[in-house]
Amino acid sequence: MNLINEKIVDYIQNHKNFLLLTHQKPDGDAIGSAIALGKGLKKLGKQIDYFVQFPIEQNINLFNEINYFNEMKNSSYDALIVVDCSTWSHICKPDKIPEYKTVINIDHHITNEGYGDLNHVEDVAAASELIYRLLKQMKVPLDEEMADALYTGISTDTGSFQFSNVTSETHQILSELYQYPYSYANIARRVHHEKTLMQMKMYGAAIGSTTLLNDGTIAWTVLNHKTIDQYGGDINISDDIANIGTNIKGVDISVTLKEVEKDIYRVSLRASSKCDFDVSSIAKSHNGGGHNKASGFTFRSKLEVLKQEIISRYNDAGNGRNQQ
Ligand SMILES: [Mn+2]
Repeated sequence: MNLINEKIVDYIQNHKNFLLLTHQKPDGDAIGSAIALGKGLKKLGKQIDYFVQFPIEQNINLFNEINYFNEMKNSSYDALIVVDCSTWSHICKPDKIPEYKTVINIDHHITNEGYGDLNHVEDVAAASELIYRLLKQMKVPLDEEMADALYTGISTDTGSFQFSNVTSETHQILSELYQYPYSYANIARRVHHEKTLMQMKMYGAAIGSTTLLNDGTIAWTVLNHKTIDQYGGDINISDDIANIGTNIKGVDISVTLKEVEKDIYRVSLRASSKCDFDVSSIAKSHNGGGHNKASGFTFRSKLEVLKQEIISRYNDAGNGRNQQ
């Protein structure tokens, strides 16, 4: 395992007050990383506050530590520590940002801007893997809740250990987490499978809307306003919905669109494991971000324009069918 940037370790060891931040609409990796790091630093006697966007999705709202979120006790901090967030603008920050001396950026998105004064950006499966290593490096013992938080983060970002970002190191970390007595089967079910009936119906509606483009290589799924309202209002495009397209035989790229307002869409891109096309290149050109196999952005125009853009970029990159 690589070491986490020693300057980050030194800075944390030699300072006291930290505010932990992560990306807007936090997912399991964001919450898991923040909680494991926050609890770990508290064990070292540090003063930790969290500022995290609410609501937290029900399926990852599992941790006692969430009760301490957004109780900001200080008006100034030695550092803001940002986990799992690729751009400064995408961080969920308080309206009035407290004073701080340093920004520490710990992330695993290849599109990370390096906005920190101290950065550790490494292309691993989950930010939670980096937090696990940082805690090891600082010799912080884990507890059950920290182990659960790290499990939740890694499990979320690896699609329950099925994505191509899983490495032998991912499993080495997991093998230690399994030494804690909690039953991960329950977390896995809650994180990956449990839905309300309305969410199930939304999932069904998403499948119902899916069409194939470009000779079956690109899947196109749209959840419009009417459908979203029909099944209970606002949704985040969950990973299972975003992955619908890549589970269709022959599809390389899955495009899932959620209509936020008229002609404004939240777009999720996924590439199947057999496809080399880097979907973050499209997201980046629309001021979004992410990973080469999973990324997202906001699109403001007619869908036909986006459809043509994705088809041409995919074809120009030379991605044909029949890749194994
Ligand atoms: Mn992540």
